[in-house]
Amino acid sequence: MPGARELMQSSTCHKKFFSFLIWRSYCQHVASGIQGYNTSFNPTRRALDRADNEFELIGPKASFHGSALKLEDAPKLKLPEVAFIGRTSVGKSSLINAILNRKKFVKTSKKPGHTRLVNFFNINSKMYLVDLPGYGYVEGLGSKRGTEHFVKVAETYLRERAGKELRSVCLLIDGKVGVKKSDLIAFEMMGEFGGPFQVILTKMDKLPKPRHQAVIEEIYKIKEKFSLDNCFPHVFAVSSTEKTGLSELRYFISLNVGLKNSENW
Ligand SMILES: Nc1nc2c(ncn2[C@@H]2O[C@H](COP(=O)(O)OP(=O)(O)OP(=O)(O)O)[C@@H](O)[C@H]2O)c(=O)[nH]1
Ligand SMILES: [Mg+2]
Repeated sequence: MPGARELMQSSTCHKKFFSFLIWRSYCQHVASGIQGYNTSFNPTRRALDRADNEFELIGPKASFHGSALKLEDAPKLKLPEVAFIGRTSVGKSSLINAILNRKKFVKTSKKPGHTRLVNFFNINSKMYLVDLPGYGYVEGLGSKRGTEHFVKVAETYLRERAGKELRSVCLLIDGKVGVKKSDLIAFEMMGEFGGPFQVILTKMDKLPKPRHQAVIEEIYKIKEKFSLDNCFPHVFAVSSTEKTGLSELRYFISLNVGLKNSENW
Protein backbone atom coordinates (compact mmCIF):
# COMPACT_ATOMS: atom_id res chain seq x y z
CA MET A 1 0.00 0.00 0.00
CA PRO A 2 2.22 2.82 -1.23
CA GLY A 3 2.35 5.84 1.01
CA ALA A 4 0.34 4.31 3.83
CA ARG A 5 3.18 3.98 6.31
CA GLU A 6 4.26 7.59 5.78
CA LEU A 7 0.68 8.67 6.04
CA MET A 8 -0.23 6.72 9.14
CA GLN A 9 3.03 7.66 10.76
CA SER A 10 2.78 11.36 9.98
CA SER A 11 3.25 13.27 13.19
CA THR A 12 -0.11 15.06 13.25
CA CYS A 13 -1.91 11.80 12.68
CA HIS A 14 0.02 10.04 15.39
CA LYS A 15 -0.23 12.81 17.92
CA LYS A 16 -3.98 12.92 17.60
CA PHE A 17 -4.47 9.24 17.13
CA PHE A 18 -2.50 8.15 20.12
CA SER A 19 -3.49 10.77 22.63
CA PHE A 20 -5.93 8.52 24.41
CA LEU A 21 -4.12 7.88 27.62
CA ILE A 22 -7.07 8.61 29.87
CA TRP A 23 -9.24 6.40 27.80
CA ARG A 24 -6.62 3.68 27.91
CA SER A 25 -6.91 3.25 31.63
CA TYR A 26 -10.68 3.32 31.33
CA CYS A 27 -10.53 0.61 28.67
CA GLN A 28 -8.24 -1.58 30.71
CA HIS A 29 -10.81 -1.29 33.47
CA VAL A 30 -13.59 -2.33 31.08
CA ALA A 31 -11.52 -5.13 29.59
CA SER A 32 -10.64 -6.57 32.95
CA GLY A 33 -14.36 -6.81 33.65
CA ILE A 34 -14.81 -9.09 30.66
CA GLN A 35 -14.68 -12.72 31.55
CA GLY A 36 -11.69 -14.39 29.97
CA TYR A 37 -9.74 -11.24 29.10
CA ASN A 38 -6.61 -12.53 30.74
CA THR A 39 -7.32 -16.19 30.33
CA SER A 40 -8.41 -18.44 27.51
CA PHE A 41 -11.74 -17.76 25.89
CA ASN A 42 -13.85 -20.82 26.35
CA PRO A 43 -17.56 -20.05 26.60
CA THR A 44 -19.91 -22.92 27.28
CA ARG A 45 -22.26 -24.22 24.59
CA ARG A 46 -25.11 -22.88 26.70
CA ALA A 47 -23.62 -19.37 26.72
CA LEU A 48 -23.08 -19.47 22.95
CA ASP A 49 -26.67 -20.59 22.40
CA ARG A 50 -27.87 -17.75 24.57
CA ALA A 51 -25.85 -15.27 22.56
CA ASP A 52 -27.30 -16.67 19.32
CA ASN A 53 -30.82 -16.41 20.73
CA GLU A 54 -30.20 -12.87 21.86
CA PHE A 55 -29.03 -11.78 18.40
CA GLU A 56 -31.85 -13.69 16.76
CA LEU A 57 -34.23 -11.53 18.79
CA ILE A 58 -32.50 -8.21 18.27
CA GLY A 59 -31.27 -8.77 14.69
CA PRO A 60 -34.63 -8.10 13.02
CA LYS A 61 -35.02 -4.97 15.15
CA ALA A 62 -31.76 -3.43 13.99
CA SER A 63 -32.05 -0.16 12.11
CA PHE A 64 -29.72 2.17 10.29
CA HIS A 65 -29.24 5.22 12.45
CA GLY A 66 -27.27 7.26 9.93
CA SER A 67 -23.87 8.08 8.51
CA ALA A 68 -21.40 10.51 9.91
CA LEU A 69 -18.31 12.06 8.43
CA LYS A 70 -18.05 14.55 11.22
CA LEU A 71 -18.79 13.13 14.61
CA GLU A 72 -21.20 15.97 15.38
CA ASP A 73 -23.54 13.88 13.25
CA ALA A 74 -23.05 10.78 15.43
CA PRO A 75 -26.07 9.51 17.37
CA LYS A 76 -27.04 11.55 20.38
CA LEU A 77 -28.56 8.51 22.06
CA LYS A 78 -25.92 7.07 24.37
CA LEU A 79 -25.52 3.35 23.79
CA PRO A 80 -22.44 1.17 24.04
CA GLU A 81 -20.88 0.60 20.65
CA VAL A 82 -18.56 -1.84 18.90
CA ALA A 83 -16.71 -0.76 15.76
CA PHE A 84 -15.43 -2.74 12.77
CA ILE A 85 -12.12 -1.80 11.17
CA GLY A 86 -10.02 -3.47 8.48
CA ARG A 87 -8.79 -3.34 4.91
CA THR A 88 -11.27 -2.50 2.16
CA SER A 89 -13.23 -5.60 1.13
CA VAL A 90 -12.11 -7.60 4.17
CA GLY A 91 -15.78 -8.22 4.96
CA LYS A 92 -16.71 -5.64 7.64
CA SER A 93 -20.19 -4.90 6.33
CA SER A 94 -20.87 -8.56 5.57
CA LEU A 95 -19.88 -9.53 9.10
CA ILE A 96 -22.35 -7.09 10.64
CA ASN A 97 -25.07 -8.65 8.48
CA ALA A 98 -23.98 -12.14 9.54
CA ILE A 99 -23.89 -11.29 13.26
CA LEU A 100 -27.42 -9.93 12.98
CA ASN A 101 -28.52 -12.82 10.78
CA ARG A 102 -29.63 -10.33 8.15
CA LYS A 103 -28.90 -10.64 4.44
CA LYS A 104 -28.88 -7.14 2.97
CA PHE A 105 -29.22 -4.94 6.01
CA VAL A 106 -25.78 -3.37 5.54
CA LYS A 107 -24.71 -2.70 1.95
CA THR A 108 -21.79 -4.81 0.79
CA SER A 109 -19.88 -4.77 -2.47
CA LYS A 110 -17.19 -6.55 -4.44
CA LYS A 111 -15.68 -3.12 -5.18
CA PRO A 112 -13.14 -2.16 -2.49
CA GLY A 113 -13.97 1.01 -0.63
CA HIS A 114 -17.73 0.77 -0.71
CA THR A 115 -18.23 2.04 2.84
CA ARG A 116 -17.00 5.64 2.92
CA LEU A 117 -18.58 7.05 6.07
CA VAL A 118 -19.03 5.99 9.67
CA ASN A 119 -22.30 4.10 9.64
CA PHE A 120 -24.15 3.62 12.91
CA PHE A 121 -26.54 0.73 13.26
CA ASN A 122 -28.88 0.83 16.22
CA ILE A 123 -29.41 -2.70 17.46
CA ASN A 124 -32.77 -2.61 19.20
CA SER A 125 -31.65 0.36 21.31
CA LYS A 126 -29.21 -1.93 23.14
CA MET A 127 -26.02 -1.07 21.25
CA TYR A 128 -24.59 0.44 18.10
CA LEU A 129 -22.55 -1.61 15.67
CA VAL A 130 -20.38 0.82 13.74
CA ASP A 131 -19.18 0.14 10.21
CA LEU A 132 -16.12 2.15 9.20
CA PRO A 133 -14.42 2.71 5.84
CA GLY A 134 -11.51 0.39 5.13
CA TYR A 135 -7.84 1.19 4.62
CA GLY A 136 -6.01 0.29 1.42
CA TYR A 137 -7.21 0.35 -2.15
CA VAL A 138 -10.43 2.19 -2.81
CA GLU A 139 -12.09 1.95 -6.20
CA GLY A 140 -11.94 5.39 -7.81
CA LEU A 141 -9.51 6.81 -5.26
CA GLY A 142 -6.57 4.39 -5.32
CA SER A 143 -4.53 3.25 -2.31
CA LYS A 144 -2.98 6.50 -1.15
CA ARG A 145 -6.12 8.61 -1.19
CA GLY A 146 -8.16 5.70 0.07
CA THR A 147 -5.91 5.34 3.08
CA GLU A 148 -5.86 9.11 3.63
CA HIS A 149 -9.62 8.97 3.76
CA PHE A 150 -9.52 6.08 6.24
CA VAL A 151 -7.04 7.82 8.51
CA LYS A 152 -9.10 11.01 8.52
CA VAL A 153 -12.39 9.28 9.24
CA ALA A 154 -11.20 6.48 11.57
CA GLU A 155 -8.93 8.73 13.56
CA THR A 156 -11.71 11.22 14.16
CA TYR A 157 -14.09 8.44 15.10
CA LEU A 158 -11.73 6.71 17.54
CA ARG A 159 -10.66 9.97 19.13
CA GLU A 160 -14.20 11.26 19.53
CA ARG A 161 -15.71 8.04 20.87
CA ALA A 162 -12.77 7.08 23.08
CA GLY A 163 -13.71 6.98 26.71
CA LYS A 164 -17.35 7.44 25.84
CA GLU A 165 -19.52 4.92 24.08
CA LEU A 166 -16.88 2.86 22.30
CA ARG A 167 -16.42 -0.42 24.13
CA SER A 168 -14.34 -2.37 21.71
CA VAL A 169 -12.95 -2.44 18.17
CA CYS A 170 -12.99 -5.49 15.90
CA LEU A 171 -9.89 -5.48 13.67
CA LEU A 172 -10.69 -7.67 10.69
CA ILE A 173 -7.98 -9.54 8.80
CA ASP A 174 -8.68 -11.52 5.64
CA GLY A 175 -7.95 -15.15 6.57
CA LYS A 176 -7.29 -16.16 2.96
CA VAL A 177 -5.05 -13.22 2.06
CA GLY A 178 -3.27 -13.16 5.42
CA VAL A 179 -1.62 -10.22 7.10
CA LYS A 180 -0.59 -7.48 4.66
CA LYS A 181 1.76 -4.60 5.33
CA SER A 182 -1.21 -2.29 5.81
CA ASP A 183 -2.61 -4.69 8.43
CA LEU A 184 0.68 -4.56 10.33
CA ILE A 185 0.38 -0.78 10.41
CA ALA A 186 -3.18 -1.17 11.68
CA PHE A 187 -1.95 -3.48 14.47
CA GLU A 188 0.64 -0.89 15.41
CA MET A 189 -1.98 1.82 15.37
CA MET A 190 -4.34 -0.16 17.56
CA GLY A 191 -1.55 -0.94 19.99
CA GLU A 192 -0.70 2.70 20.43
CA PHE A 193 -4.36 3.68 20.46
CA GLY A 194 -4.66 1.67 23.64
CA GLY A 195 -8.34 0.75 23.74
CA PRO A 196 -9.55 -2.85 23.78
CA PHE A 197 -9.66 -4.55 20.43
CA GLN A 198 -9.85 -8.06 19.09
CA VAL A 199 -8.75 -9.70 15.88
CA ILE A 200 -11.30 -11.34 13.62
CA LEU A 201 -10.09 -13.50 10.77
CA THR A 202 -12.65 -13.30 7.97
CA LYS A 203 -13.52 -15.39 4.90
CA MET A 204 -12.30 -18.58 6.55
CA ASP A 205 -14.46 -20.54 4.09
CA LYS A 206 -11.89 -19.66 1.42
CA LEU A 207 -9.10 -21.29 3.35
CA PRO A 208 -8.62 -25.07 3.56
CA LYS A 209 -9.31 -26.30 7.11
CA PRO A 210 -5.75 -27.61 7.70
CA ARG A 211 -4.42 -24.07 7.17
CA HIS A 212 -6.72 -22.41 9.73
CA GLN A 213 -4.45 -22.94 12.71
CA ALA A 214 -1.40 -21.57 10.87
CA VAL A 215 -3.19 -18.29 10.13
CA ILE A 216 -4.33 -18.02 13.75
CA GLU A 217 -0.76 -18.65 14.91
CA GLU A 218 0.46 -15.86 12.63
CA ILE A 219 -1.81 -13.43 14.47
CA TYR A 220 -0.52 -14.62 17.86
CA LYS A 221 3.03 -13.95 16.70
CA ILE A 222 2.16 -10.44 15.58
CA LYS A 223 0.43 -9.73 18.89
CA GLU A 224 3.55 -10.87 20.68
CA LYS A 225 5.83 -8.85 18.40
CA PHE A 226 3.93 -5.65 19.05
CA SER A 227 3.29 -6.48 22.74
CA LEU A 228 -0.37 -5.78 22.27
CA ASP A 229 -1.68 -6.01 25.80
CA ASN A 230 -4.89 -4.22 24.81
CA CYS A 231 -5.68 -6.97 22.31
CA PHE A 232 -8.05 -9.68 23.51
CA PRO A 233 -6.09 -12.96 23.64
CA HIS A 234 -8.54 -15.03 21.63
CA VAL A 235 -8.42 -14.76 17.84
CA PHE A 236 -11.88 -15.08 16.32
CA ALA A 237 -12.19 -16.87 12.97
CA VAL A 238 -15.38 -16.42 11.00
CA SER A 239 -17.03 -16.92 7.67
CA SER A 240 -19.96 -14.64 6.95
CA THR A 241 -21.04 -16.70 3.98
CA GLU A 242 -20.85 -20.07 5.76
CA LYS A 243 -21.97 -18.53 9.05
CA THR A 244 -19.21 -20.09 11.11
CA GLY A 245 -17.56 -18.65 14.19
CA LEU A 246 -20.42 -16.20 14.72
CA SER A 247 -21.69 -17.52 18.07
CA GLU A 248 -18.34 -16.80 19.77
CA LEU A 249 -18.31 -13.29 18.39
CA ARG A 250 -21.93 -12.66 19.37
CA TYR A 251 -21.16 -13.85 22.89
CA PHE A 252 -18.09 -11.65 23.08
CA ILE A 253 -19.97 -8.58 21.83
CA SER A 254 -22.73 -9.28 24.35
CA LEU A 255 -20.16 -9.14 27.13
CA ASN A 256 -18.49 -6.06 25.71
CA VAL A 257 -21.65 -4.02 25.61
CA GLY A 258 -22.99 -5.39 28.88
CA LEU A 259 -25.93 -7.02 27.13
CA LYS A 260 -25.43 -9.92 29.48
CA ASN A 261 -23.53 -10.01 32.66
CA SER A 262 -21.13 -12.95 32.44
CA GLU A 263 -22.37 -14.43 35.72
CA ASN A 264 -25.87 -14.81 34.30
CA TRP A 265 -24.78 -16.90 31.35
N1 LIG B 1 -16.23 -16.06 0.57
C1 LIG B 1 -16.54 -15.05 1.40
N2 LIG B 1 -16.73 -13.82 0.90
C2 LIG B 1 -17.03 -12.82 1.77
C3 LIG B 1 -17.12 -13.03 3.16
N3 LIG B 1 -17.40 -11.86 3.75
C4 LIG B 1 -17.48 -10.95 2.76
N4 LIG B 1 -17.26 -11.51 1.57
C5 LIG B 1 -17.28 -10.85 0.26
O1 LIG B 1 -16.25 -9.86 0.21
C6 LIG B 1 -16.68 -8.71 -0.50
C7 LIG B 1 -16.49 -7.48 0.36
O2 LIG B 1 -17.36 -7.58 1.48
P1 LIG B 1 -17.81 -6.29 2.30
O3 LIG B 1 -18.56 -6.79 3.47
O4 LIG B 1 -18.49 -5.31 1.42
O5 LIG B 1 -16.39 -5.74 2.73
P2 LIG B 1 -16.05 -4.38 3.52
O6 LIG B 1 -14.92 -4.68 4.42
O7 LIG B 1 -17.28 -3.82 4.14
O8 LIG B 1 -15.55 -3.47 2.31
P3 LIG B 1 -15.48 -1.88 2.18
O9 LIG B 1 -16.78 -1.30 2.63
O10 LIG B 1 -15.25 -1.68 0.72
O11 LIG B 1 -14.33 -1.44 3.01
C8 LIG B 1 -18.12 -8.96 -0.91
O12 LIG B 1 -18.14 -9.42 -2.25
C9 LIG B 1 -18.57 -10.06 0.04
O13 LIG B 1 -19.58 -10.89 -0.49
C10 LIG B 1 -16.92 -14.36 3.65
O14 LIG B 1 -16.99 -14.67 4.85
N5 LIG B 1 -16.63 -15.33 2.72
MG1 LIG C 1 -18.21 -2.02 3.86
